[in-house]
Amino acid sequence: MNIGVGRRTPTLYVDGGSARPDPVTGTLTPNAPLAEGAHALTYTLTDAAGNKSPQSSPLNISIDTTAPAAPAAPANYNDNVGAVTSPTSTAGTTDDTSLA
Ligand SMILES: [Ca+2]
Ligand SMILES: [Ca+2]
Repeated sequence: MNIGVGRRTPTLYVDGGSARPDPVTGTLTPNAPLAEGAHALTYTLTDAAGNKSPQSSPLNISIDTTAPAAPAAPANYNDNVGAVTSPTSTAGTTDDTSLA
């Protein structure tokens, strides 16, 4: 999460927890990798006198690292070559070498 450089001391909140700020790049990194599911990222700024701002509006994100299940086998193919054709052929043998 990049909040820009030259800000006062930032604190990132990931679902209520905090994170590490990098004052050079202006990035905030969660202390632990985000788990699957929905997360709300907010941050505050603290000035030199120690006054902390209210939390920002959340940036809502969803972590999804799970691939979908394998799709079903193809049901048919388009045989559009030769004397025998069918747009939904299920024949085990064909003279058509193109799926289109
Ligand atoms: Ca054919
Ligand atoms: Ca074809």
